[in-house]
Amino acid sequence: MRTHPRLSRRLAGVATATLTGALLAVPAPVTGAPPAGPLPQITPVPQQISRSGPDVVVPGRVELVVGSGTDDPARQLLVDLLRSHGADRVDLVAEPSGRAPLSIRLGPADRADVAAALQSAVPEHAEAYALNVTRSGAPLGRVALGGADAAGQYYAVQTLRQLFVPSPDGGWRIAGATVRDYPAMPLRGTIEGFYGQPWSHHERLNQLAFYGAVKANTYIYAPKDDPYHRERWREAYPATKLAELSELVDQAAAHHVRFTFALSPGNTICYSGAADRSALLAKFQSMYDIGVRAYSIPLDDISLRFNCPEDSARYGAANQGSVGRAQAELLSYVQDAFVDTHEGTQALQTVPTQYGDLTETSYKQSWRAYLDPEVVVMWTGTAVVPPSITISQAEQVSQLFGRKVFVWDNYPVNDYGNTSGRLLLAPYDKREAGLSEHLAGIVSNPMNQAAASKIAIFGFADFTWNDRDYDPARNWREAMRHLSGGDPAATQALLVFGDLNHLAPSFGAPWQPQAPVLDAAIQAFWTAWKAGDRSAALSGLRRYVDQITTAPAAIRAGAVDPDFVSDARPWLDATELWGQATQRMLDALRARLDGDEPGSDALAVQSQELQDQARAVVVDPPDNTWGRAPVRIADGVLDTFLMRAQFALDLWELGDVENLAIGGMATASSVEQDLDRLAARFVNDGDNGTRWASGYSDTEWVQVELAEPAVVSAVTVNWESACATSYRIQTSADGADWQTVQDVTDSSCALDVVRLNDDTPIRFVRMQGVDRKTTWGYSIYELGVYGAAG
Ligand code: GDL
Repeated sequence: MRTHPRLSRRLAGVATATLTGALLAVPAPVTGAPPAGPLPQITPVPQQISRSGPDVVVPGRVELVVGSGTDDPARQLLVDLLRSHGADRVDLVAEPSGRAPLSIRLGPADRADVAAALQSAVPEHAEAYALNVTRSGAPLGRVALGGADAAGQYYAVQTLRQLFVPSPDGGWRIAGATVRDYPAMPLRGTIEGFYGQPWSHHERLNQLAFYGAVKANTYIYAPKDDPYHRERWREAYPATKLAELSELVDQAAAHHVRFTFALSPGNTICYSGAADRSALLAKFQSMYDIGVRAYSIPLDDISLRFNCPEDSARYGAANQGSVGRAQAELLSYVQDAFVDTHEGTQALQTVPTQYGDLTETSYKQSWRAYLDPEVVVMWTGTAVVPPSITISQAEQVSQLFGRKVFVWDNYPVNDYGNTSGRLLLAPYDKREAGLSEHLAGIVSNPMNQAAASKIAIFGFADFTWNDRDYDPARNWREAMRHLSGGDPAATQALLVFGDLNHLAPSFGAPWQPQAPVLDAAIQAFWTAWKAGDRSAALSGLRRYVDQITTAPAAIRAGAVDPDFVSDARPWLDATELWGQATQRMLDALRARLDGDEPGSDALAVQSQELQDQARAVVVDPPDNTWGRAPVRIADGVLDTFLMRAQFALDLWELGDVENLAIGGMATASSVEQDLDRLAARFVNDGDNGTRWASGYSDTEWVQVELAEPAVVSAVTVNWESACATSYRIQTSADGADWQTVQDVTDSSCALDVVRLNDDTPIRFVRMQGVDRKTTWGYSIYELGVYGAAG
């Protein structure tokens, strides 16, 4: 360790003086100092950050004081940052010359000059750092960056990267900040654990650099569709693939990310067989040889069965308890025979076959009894795609597995049916602050679209670093700023686009709402419209819809990460069309308001044509697992608005058009398993997040009795995936005598609209099932009845 006694004494003196001064009063401004405004927003949000004094100018010449303990990636990043912010000359020195206007110390927290210049201790915590920027009389500046370990140094530089602020003279300053910081959770990052097209090599290299920038330290390589990871797990990687993996391992190390190699042998492995155990260790050894020091054996999505007579002989008949024991013994063996014998290797990670619940089972009992306490166990949260994760759940699952678990969070992964046609761009949300005390960490399982996944991952990185200060809305804005390189117009366009792709599905109801900002604008529109303030309603909504229409061009204009633009291409195309369709519809309402009925009709037709074009935009394999699927943009919000606006035009003379079902009474032939959460009343509660579901037969029905008889323009059925392939829409004035207004045999299995062309008031509307698409019953989010109120 290099020490600089003379220097540290001098700096120690400075430190005392500054600290004493700070306690007594605000430090006197240094003459000519740039103004000390609010500090830039840092992500992940540091544990402690405050202003140390005025900003420091980045001069043409900078001295970087480094030592043998200085981390290479941190040093390289710092040199690059200084060069790209106006320092033409960066001298690496062991001792400061005193001649450079800006000197920066970078190294371990216990290097004496670093410690002295920091003016406060680095937190005693893995990956911690402290940073201090001081202006010591114009134009001199000093920066100290100290890490508890190498990663800490790197993270100090990643924070400094965000402290560069442009000067009015065209140059750069470093914001006068002092930071003490450390991660709340030890394991942070992603697991490439989805089905379908794995990420490309280029995407992985890019992701690893991104993780470094957001202080995420974990990437688990577990793509279900890499045959050498799962189906053909015993086979060695071909040379070209191994060379790519080797490059990923190096890239990960260069960004302080642990490349974690996962092997999923569960479909065929003989748990206790000597040959399979050796095959597994041989595969791990081949990864060790290219530098891998972290491993996982995921056992998700397999049957609890034995694949060889040895296992049955050893553990008895296959059941939860016996297979659980066989798995736990295999994992403990790998921890013992491989991890413990290989220098520098992290504790083994695994995913149990029962990974998504909080139920005590004989499987989990076996894991508690036979699994080495060192092994890190993953858990997905409840229901595989959890609507939320709470401290209480984390406590329960810790009991079940006898350790703090590592969360495999299935967001924003879009490889399952309910995600068909969707990009998932909502911020990471609904994970309870304080979870850091109860978990080993959290990783995101992202989308097949790597660059588009960065919006959510930006949130994961922030939450896992500092869960107590996590603010989803702030993080989301910062994510968009990051993706657009700080360009304000592109950032705003991304926020508008992100809102249109906000819905987060699950295996049940969505856990994040669709298009909340647009939805609020539409609600405000109808409120003003009904209050008679129609012109203002139109101009208010028109302003936001204009932003929707122009967002794709702004996103494609050049500032936004080109990989994001390429991932989002079909969604951008659809957004432009939906935006134009909505503009035309608002224009049609305006024309009608102005008394121009033919003009209004023509505009409404144009809107319908644009809507048809928007609905025709599809996304093709192989980028997704859904096959050729229609792109979904603001579905349930924008399409519903356009529909209601069209109904308002249709029934213009009759007054306001509303979804009259909401004030009505729903009844049904049956409810699935008599579950209250699937009761008929949820079919007309105005909430697309709840639903009615029937018993499992073809003839089931649901109906709504309106509060009063009304002239109805259309009936809408918003289907869940358990839809009808064939059904009838029937109406009645008295609930006894029914007319079939339409036989539907081409259901969209999404939002069906059935137009009614009869001015006779009706009181009852029924969906009468004829034929089911699935073996489940019928399931409908909302049955809408659009007609003139009063
Ligand atoms: C899963 C799979 C995962 C998949 C996800 C969403 C785990 C542990 N396994 O069950 O590979 O991407 O659902 O479909 O989550």
